[in-house]
Amino acid sequence: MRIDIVSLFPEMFSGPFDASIIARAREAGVLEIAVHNPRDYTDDKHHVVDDYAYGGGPGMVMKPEPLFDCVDAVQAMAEPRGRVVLLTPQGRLLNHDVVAELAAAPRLILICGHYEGVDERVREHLCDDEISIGDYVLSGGEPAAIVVVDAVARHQPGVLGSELSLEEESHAQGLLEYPQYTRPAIYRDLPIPEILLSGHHAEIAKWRRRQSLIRTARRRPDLLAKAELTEEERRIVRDELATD
Ligand code: 6GU
Repeated sequence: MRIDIVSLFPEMFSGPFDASIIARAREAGVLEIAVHNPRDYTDDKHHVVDDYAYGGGPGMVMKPEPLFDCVDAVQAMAEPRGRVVLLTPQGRLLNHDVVAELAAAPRLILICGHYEGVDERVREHLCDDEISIGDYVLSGGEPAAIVVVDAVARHQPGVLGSELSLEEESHAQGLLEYPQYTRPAIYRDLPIPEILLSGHHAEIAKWRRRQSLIRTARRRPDLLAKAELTEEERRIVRDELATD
């Protein structure tokens, strides 16, 4: 897939996009990323991208023309036109389902908002979607764009070591992940759970599922409402929440 990012601070992406999973996805050719600066799409001497708010009030607002012109040019660079997504704390909350939906698109254009906001006509007539990564305010959409690109990259075929890792991991099944251990089996007098040394794969799978359920019940009971559980699993959850 192709992701175009529209940002006043393109330099914020050089580190994150050149390491780990995102770099691997780009090298594998399953993810193409391009960053564009709306300041390059201004025609005045000072390349102004923001202005005072009509009606007054504190803070500057991102002007519509550089964003519209930048997105028009970016859409003309390749096919298809792509879904235009504004990153804003007012958007719909990013979660596993939203990531899967975004990852299935052939092309995304992510606009990073800045200053106190973006001219409303950009939201209404340029963007197809608005995404937030949580209920707190960032000074700009750039860190959120990095979060979206990372989460979406992990869904591209061949990016993870095994396709199973995606299915098994936290949130894919609506549950938190079970505890993981690696060697040594005893570290600073702390042993790993014995079951993991038993070689009984079915018992280990059962233990892990139970740990996922207990952990989710303790830490994120809100997730359990959506999870698909058997009667037996519901019972485990009830028992866990009953013991304080
Ligand atoms: Cl997408 N942008 C900004 N500026 N702040 C945020 C956000 C996005 N998501 C959460 N906070």
